[in-house]
Amino acid sequence: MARDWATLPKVELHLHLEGAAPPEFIRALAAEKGLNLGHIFAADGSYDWADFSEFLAVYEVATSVLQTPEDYTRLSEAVLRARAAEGVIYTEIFLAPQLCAADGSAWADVFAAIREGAARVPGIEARFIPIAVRHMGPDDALRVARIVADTPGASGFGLAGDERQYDVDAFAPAFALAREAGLGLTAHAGEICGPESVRATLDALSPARIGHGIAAARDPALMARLAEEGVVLEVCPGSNIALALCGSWAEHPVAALDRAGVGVTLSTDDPPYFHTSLAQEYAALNEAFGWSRKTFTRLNRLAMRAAFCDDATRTRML
Ligand code: ES4
Ligand code: ZN
Repeated sequence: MARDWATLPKVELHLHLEGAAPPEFIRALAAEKGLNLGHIFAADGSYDWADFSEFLAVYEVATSVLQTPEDYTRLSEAVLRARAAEGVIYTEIFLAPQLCAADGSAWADVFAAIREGAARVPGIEARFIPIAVRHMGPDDALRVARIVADTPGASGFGLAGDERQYDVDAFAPAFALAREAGLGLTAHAGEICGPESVRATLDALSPARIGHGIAAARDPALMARLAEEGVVLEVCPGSNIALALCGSWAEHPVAALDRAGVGVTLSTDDPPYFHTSLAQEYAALNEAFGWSRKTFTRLNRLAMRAAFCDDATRTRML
């Protein structure tokens, strides 16, 4: 039962702020603004999408409702309250400046608003990782990296979006700039594409972490490389199952990756889209693999070691 796992202190490193917006939140905001969103909701009120491309399209429409800094303060407060209520004590949140501040000049205000909402929530520590949306292209990613590096307050920089678009090498300048600014680096790879995508990402971007990376489980040499180089995976099993990248919890590669010595951490990605929560993920993994509090605590300690925070925060958390 998910409720049992809510009492265990948890760390979540891969959570998209816009993707954590409950459909009710988006509907209410759209109604306030008199916006018509078209057909992004199913009859039961949940987000309606059928595959990865549709998921990204619905995501972008839902996110278009978020327009003012105040909208973002409300969203970040609501999202962090929900995470705190299920026992998350530390989280790193992805934000897409290209979606929340298409005009770069607005980013500082929007980002300050997001941090203000987060600061209102007790019992949970948040850090922020602005991401470039891959399908918006490498030139725009470099522009985003510059904005992020020039605006204080980010802990990292990342790459998300459609992994099938563009050669990953094209994003190397954005990552070089972010690295130079002292930001922690993470890139989505090996989610919908194969192990070659993870390998190319490691070669081109040298990120400390990979978002998903589950395709590496099909390639023992790649798993050995990840373990050897200490690159940690942000694994989101419920997301992978919802997107049909993986047949069932019992077949999910997270256990094989862990057995192979790859550093794995557990997150939800976009919880309302995938009908999940971190407590529910723990319940399902407990059922599928018999993972106990001891295993989860080990993975949470590993997550704090891979977190983009200072050492004082790291040791205070777990
Ligand atoms: C994503 Cl841009 C973006 N947002 C949320 N979830 C994602 N997964 C892959 N790209
Ligand atoms: Zn993601």
